[in-house]
Amino acid sequence: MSKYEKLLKGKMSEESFQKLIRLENEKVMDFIGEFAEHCNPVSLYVCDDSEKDRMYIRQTAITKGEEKIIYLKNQTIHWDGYNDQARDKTNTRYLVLPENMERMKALNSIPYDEGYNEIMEIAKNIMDGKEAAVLFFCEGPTESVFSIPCIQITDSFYVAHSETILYRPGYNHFLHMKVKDDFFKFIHSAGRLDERGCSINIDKRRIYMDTQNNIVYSMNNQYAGNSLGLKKHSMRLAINKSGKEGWLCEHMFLMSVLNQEKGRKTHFAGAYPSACGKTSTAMIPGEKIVGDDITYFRKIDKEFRGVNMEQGIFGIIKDVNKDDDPVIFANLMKDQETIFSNILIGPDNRPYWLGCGMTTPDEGDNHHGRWKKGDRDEKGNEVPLAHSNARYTIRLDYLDNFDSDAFEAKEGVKVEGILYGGRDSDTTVPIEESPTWKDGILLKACTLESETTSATLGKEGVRTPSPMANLDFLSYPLGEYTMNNINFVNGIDDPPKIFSTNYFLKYPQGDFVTGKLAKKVWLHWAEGRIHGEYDAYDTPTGKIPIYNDLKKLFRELLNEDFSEEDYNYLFTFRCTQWVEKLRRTGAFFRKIDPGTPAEIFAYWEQMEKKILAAKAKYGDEIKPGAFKG
Ligand code: OXD
Ligand code: MN
Repeated sequence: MSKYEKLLKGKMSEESFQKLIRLENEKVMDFIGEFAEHCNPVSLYVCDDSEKDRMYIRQTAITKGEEKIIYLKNQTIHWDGYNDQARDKTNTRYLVLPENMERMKALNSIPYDEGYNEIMEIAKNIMDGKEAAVLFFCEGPTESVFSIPCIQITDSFYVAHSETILYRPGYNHFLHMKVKDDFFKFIHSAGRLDERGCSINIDKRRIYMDTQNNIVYSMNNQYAGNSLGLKKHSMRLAINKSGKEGWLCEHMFLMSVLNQEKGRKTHFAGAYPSACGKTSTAMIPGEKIVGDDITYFRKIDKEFRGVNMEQGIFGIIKDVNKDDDPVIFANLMKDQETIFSNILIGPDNRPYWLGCGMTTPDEGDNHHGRWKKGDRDEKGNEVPLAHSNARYTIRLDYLDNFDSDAFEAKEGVKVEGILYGGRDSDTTVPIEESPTWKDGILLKACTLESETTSATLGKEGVRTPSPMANLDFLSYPLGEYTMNNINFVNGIDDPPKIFSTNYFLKYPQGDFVTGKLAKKVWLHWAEGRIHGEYDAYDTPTGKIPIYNDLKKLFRELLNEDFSEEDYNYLFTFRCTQWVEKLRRTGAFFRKIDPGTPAEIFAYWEQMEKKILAAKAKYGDEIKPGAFKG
């Protein structure tokens, strides 16, 4: 019996209350009760997995004005505030106990008591006068070894609605689960709202994470990367939990590569820093997508198995158009449940965004309010027709290329290939296989970098380290996380092969060497290697394709010529560039986590020596096939 039963009964309908009672879970009651008392909503609505409750959530988001129906009646628009358009890294912090402050100092941390008191002060009565929703979800397939049950309390029906699209329903999982006290808890409030339904107290926007108790507090915000417990907050809790329990939570898509000729289906997962080709790889025409953002991996029967922990996509909409992203574009034009955020709604009540490939109107409603072309914001900056981080939220099973069997599998799918994809205009080759898993983590995953382009602010060509494309979400030190990645495959009979990709090599005069679909060729070469096909040349850092195999793949898959000249340019090993990359990586690890095990630095130093020896023997630029390892 929870001490909060009376309070909860007084704040909810008998139907909602009975849903809680049926769970027979005091821990659940205590969590909901504590925040029902502290945040003090007028009422709480408890959702089970029914369609009726899902519809209630969506309808309430509309009735309260947090979303509006647009031209197609199953589509809605939601605007986050003008200053709440991306993840707030500064105010996202870990609550850390005094004895762990030193270990966690490179991660944005705050002493536990100080942070807890601050967030509880902000949360006090924050839901005053509002209704809140209580939702149950399950990350990964329900009632499986991957499942992580989650509870979300929120006073934003947009947040609740988004999560019903993005995550598997979990009330029934809670009903049946044997271990009653191991679940993630998320408490969110949008705080006081303006007339457009946007959060007012952005200066009090805080996201505090307690990995000791698996609870995240998120206050005074709405952008999904800040507000949705199950998205990036849960990821940080899961990274911490997986580190302790010996599994992995990675910022990776999961896909199925289909070899029509051989009748094979091979699963790949891939990590790419933003704007390095993550979604476009997962959506390569002719292959299948299982998940686009977060994958959990476990060892099952000595196999490396993975699941998509989500069920929907919260995708960047910029540049989604009928040529570049035909599958997503077609789905955004259909009358099916979709939430658009921070795009433009034209006078015709239809959606428009940057790079949509349609003629866009000169006025409408956007993230800044009523908008006319040329309008300026409070700081004098011109307001674009939509925000560049505007998004769409849809279910994955709308997509024709969705692999539902792989998605449903309770034991996940056997993953045989891992891709780490960076962006660099002049160093790494388009595809390279790592000799071993450990080399792959230290050479492909840890050295990932993205490079600024003319499309981003600031100087072009600046490389930003992005180990595992997961740095923003690490909840324990980078060196330990790297070692856990290395050691994860101990006991696995046939670990996945690791490959690096780089779709962004340019000719010195600045043009890309290959077209956008060349990535299909690189991927199919990797698929063949996994199945023992294709010979390869050694380089100091791995194995690369032989020209004739690529020539054939270009012809078969894309019906394109691929010249030997392009091949030689793309697959040249550039010694100086690689040494610089290793030095940047080493310096970054030293800065971010001086406690990184010495063996990691020693490995990079050895590799540098190997590359310098190769340089002495073969010259700075080594043509494919010349290097004999
Ligand atoms: C991200 C996202 O920020 O997936 O990584 O939205
Ligand atoms: Mn992501």
